[in-house]
Amino acid sequence: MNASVVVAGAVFDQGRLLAARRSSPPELAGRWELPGGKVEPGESGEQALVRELREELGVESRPLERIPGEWPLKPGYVLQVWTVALVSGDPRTLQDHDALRWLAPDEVDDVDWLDQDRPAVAEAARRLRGA
Ligand code: 523
Repeated sequence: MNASVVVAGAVFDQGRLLAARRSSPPELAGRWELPGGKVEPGESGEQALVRELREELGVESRPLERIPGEWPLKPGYVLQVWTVALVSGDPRTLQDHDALRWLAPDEVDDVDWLDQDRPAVAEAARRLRGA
C-alpha cells in the first residue's frame, strides 16, 4: 500500500519563511512546523495544501514548486513540501497552532523545528537566500 501523504507549505512573504508552533498532539506541542496536513481522498497535494492553509491560518495561498524529496512520518505517512506564496490574508493561529513567526533566512535555525521538517526547511532557506 502507498503511504498517505501529509503536505506542508514553506510559505514565503517579503523574503521571510513562516514557522508555526504546534499546540497538539502533546508529543508535538511546542515544536515548530511548516503548516499543512493530510491529503484527503480525491485531492491533489496542491489542493490539500491550499485547503489546509485556509483552515489553519485563514489565508489564500498559491503553491509554487515542490521541494524535491519525501520524508517519513509516523508509519504509513510521508511528508511532501511545496514553496507557497500568499495571495491574500495575514496568517493567524486558528487551529493546531499557538504561535507564528516570520523568519529571515539567518533566523531559520532559531526555532525548534520538528525533525522531519528540517531537510525541507533547510532547502526553503537556501531558496529564500537566492542560492
Ligand atoms: N506533520 C509533520 N510536519 C508537518 C506537518 C504539517 C505534519 O511532521 N509540517 C505530521 C504531524 C502529524 C501528521 O503529520 O503526525 C498529520 O499532521 P496534522 O495533524 O497537521 O494533519 P491534519 O490536520 O490533516 O490531521 P487530522 O486533524 O488528524 O486529520
